[in-house]
Amino acid sequence: MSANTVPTRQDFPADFRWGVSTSSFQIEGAGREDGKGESIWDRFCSEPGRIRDGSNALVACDHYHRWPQDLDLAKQLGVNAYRFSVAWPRILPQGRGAPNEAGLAFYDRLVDGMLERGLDPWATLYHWDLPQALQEQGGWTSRDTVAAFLEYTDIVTRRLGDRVKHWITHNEPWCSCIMGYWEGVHAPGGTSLADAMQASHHVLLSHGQAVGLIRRNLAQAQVGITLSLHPITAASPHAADLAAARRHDGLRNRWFLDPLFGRGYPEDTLALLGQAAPRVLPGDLDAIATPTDFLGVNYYFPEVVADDPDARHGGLMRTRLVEREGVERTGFGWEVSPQGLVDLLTRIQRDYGPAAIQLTENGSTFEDRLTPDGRVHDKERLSYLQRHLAALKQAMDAGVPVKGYFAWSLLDNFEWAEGYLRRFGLAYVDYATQQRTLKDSGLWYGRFLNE
Ligand code: IFM
Repeated sequence: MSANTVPTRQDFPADFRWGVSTSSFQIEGAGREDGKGESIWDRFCSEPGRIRDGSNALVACDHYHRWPQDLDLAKQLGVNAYRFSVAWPRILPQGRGAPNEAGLAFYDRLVDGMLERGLDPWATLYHWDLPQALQEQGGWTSRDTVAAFLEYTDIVTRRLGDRVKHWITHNEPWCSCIMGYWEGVHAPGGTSLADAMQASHHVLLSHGQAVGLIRRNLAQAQVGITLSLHPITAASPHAADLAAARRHDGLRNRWFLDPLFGRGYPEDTLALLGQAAPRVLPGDLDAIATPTDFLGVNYYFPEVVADDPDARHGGLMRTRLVEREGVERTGFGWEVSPQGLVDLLTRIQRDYGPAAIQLTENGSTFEDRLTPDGRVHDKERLSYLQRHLAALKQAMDAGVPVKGYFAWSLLDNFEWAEGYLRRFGLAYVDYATQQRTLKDSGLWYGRFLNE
């Protein structure tokens, strides 16, 4: 398929998984209801200056109360899978201890609602809303959080596992660890490289141990992890830029992929980290490399890297991201590159050969407006979606075993440090009235799926 052909559903295998993706903190709201505990993101939002529009997610899309309507919307689109995440502080308000029955009951209702509508539930266990009580003990920098995650995983998989067959342990450890513990732009707002790297090791370890636990609890479960990955190129063919691109790729992609696929942490990145490298105990790397059923890939944009001795956090990485000129960008400024998806997927396949890939997120943000005709004419998002589906098909034709596509996201929602300034939804949310309106992109996705 050429990059400019608009694909049809028939271009994909009949058993291909079509979905939409969401996450608990970004849509649920009900931040203090039914015994839910405080999460690190609740705390982060309450700190002045953290969120660009000064907002929080106490109400968000009010999905906690409006979930039947939201699942109806997903059904109307014609998707056969629905990716959601479980809020750990709803289940264990203090992170550990006795489960909160009201929290579990909410996810019972939600999962039953999916099944009633023919939506296959795909549950993510950790999409960044760590109980604040665990952060007080060090959060992901503490090895105890691994044990706490396993207790939480045990409770949730025992409760929902009779109905949920697909489990994702973590969403995007890069964001929860590097952005959260080093770059200071995500909760908990840390600024220590060593903390970030230790956190990333604990997150990966908790993933590997959870895979084993989930398999013991649920013999039929399909388990994986979702990474945010980027195709990376050098800004020029000069040796210094090529080396910079390799360094960046080490931290961005290989730091997570290599240990998951049994290679341990990349030597070149470990050497760069020096004293900031994580403490790894015997057996940890084997646990992290526990085989999974699929690799979840979230793709948004490619990165171009130049060598710069003064750049990036005191010069550790000595890399600078370069904005390619004259290229299309989303509202976030992210480069639009369907070819980047082909490059990324073929690279993953060539270098790691996962049994299956699920594209667990892909989407774009633009300035959307509800027009007087009651519609949102988001032609840029529509084009983004169509071209990324064409790229996906191209990668599959080249032999990459992609088994599913989940659009990010069903609804406009709370976009972390950007608050409500960024809209990624296939459906527009009027936050004043909580009215949902399918955008032109969502209407097209529905026609594509119902063809
Ligand atoms: O909104 C996020 C999501 O929570 C994780 N992946 C990227 C999305 C867009 O930034």
